[in-house]
Parts: sequence; structure tokens; C-alpha cells
Amino acid sequence: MLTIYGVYRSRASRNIWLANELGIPFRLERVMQRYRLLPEIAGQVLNTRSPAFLAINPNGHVPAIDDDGLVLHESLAINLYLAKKHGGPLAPADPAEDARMTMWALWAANEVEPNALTVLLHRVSRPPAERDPALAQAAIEALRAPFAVLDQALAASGYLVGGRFTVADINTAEIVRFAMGAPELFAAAPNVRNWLAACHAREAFKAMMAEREKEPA
Ligand SMILES: N[C@@H](CCC(=O)N[C@@H](CS)C(=O)NCC(=O)O)C(=O)O
Repeated sequence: MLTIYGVYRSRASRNIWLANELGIPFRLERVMQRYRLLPEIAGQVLNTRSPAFLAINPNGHVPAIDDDGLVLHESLAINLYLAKKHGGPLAPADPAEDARMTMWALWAANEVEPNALTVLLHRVSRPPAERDPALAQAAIEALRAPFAVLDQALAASGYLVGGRFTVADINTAEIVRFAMGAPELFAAAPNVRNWLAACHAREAFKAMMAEREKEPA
């Protein structure tokens, strides 16, 4: 049995979306980000600093999984593992596709995620008084080049690997989602805009988001 540690409003969303796509059952062990809890209730809620969770992921971050005793952290690595384990069209068909899927996961984590997170924090999720527009703008400027790369990669088939929807699209789309507070990036990259819309129209994504909306922000 697969256990996913995290909450919908965390990078566990990536693993839950993939599990929904694969149709595999999972148990969600709710682990809250410590910084989202008031200190007075932190001891009562399983969170990213709880000793019981640190035994699962000593980094103190969600998500993590326990898949019949295989314990993993890192959301993108978890998705690559689950896709390969369960096979089918989301998974690599051969070593070349495997390499491309790994490439896109590392690319998204390194070239996009830090700046996309800055856009999310400073344009969307932090209270307006705590946002730094200059930081957001610098992140947006830095994302123009990787968005152009992604736009070009999507031009041929509308997908990243193998001309079909795969785990590479899930991993990359979940990181690109963080930048949605910068519509100017998507206006300049229509293939990225259309691809993300297609990813977000998938039933498995919508089911994940419906649960996410039920969680307190
Ligand atoms: N590279 C990691 C990042 C994990 C991460 O930073 N998770 C955040 C939530 S989305 C977290 O646990 N923050 C709470 C904390 O650091 O205490 C991954 O992709 O799994």
C-alpha cells in the first residue's frame, strides 16, 4: 500500500495527481508544513518538524512516501519511481525516454522552480504587505529564457516526451503552475499556455485540485 505524507496544499499535489492518473490507491497521512501552524497547536498536529515525520524524511519537508517499505522523499523522484513501477503510457518506454523524463525533472527543479516559487510568494500567496514587487519582477525576467525553451520543446507535439502525456508533463506542469501569477510569461509562450491548460483539464488533476480547495489556505 502506498502512503503519501503531506497535504494537498503542498508539493504532495504532484504525487497525488500522478496517483490519480495511474488509478492507484493511496493513503494520505496528513503532515502539515510546520510554518503554517500556530506554535500553540504545533505539538498536536503531525507536521514537518514532528519527530515521527522526521523519522520518515529527516529533511523535514513534504512530500515523502512509504511504498510497501520503500521510503522516498523528493516529489519529482517519487513521481518518476511510481510511473516506472506502474508502467503504461505515463512511464518511459525505453532508456532514451527515461533519460528525457529525468532531464525535464531536473531542468524544472533547477531552471524554473526557485524563480517560479518567488513569483508565487510575491505575486499571489503572501499577504500584499509582505510582497516584494521587485523580487517578483526579477524572477519573471529570469523565467523568460526557460519559458522560451519550454515553448520550443512543446512546439512539435504539445507534450515533452514521446509525443504523449507522461510523468514528465506532470512534474514540469506542477512547477510551471507556481508561475501562474505572471500571465505575461504565458502570453509570450503560447505553447506553454496551451499545454498547461490541457494538463489542468485532465480529470486526475481536477480531482486533486478539488480536494486541495477543501483544505484551509
Ligand atoms: N525538493 C523538495 C521540496 C519539498 C518542500 O520544500 N516542501 C515544502 C512544502 S511544499 C515543505 O515541506 N515545507 C515545510 C517545511 O520546510 O517545514 C520536493 O520537491 O519534494
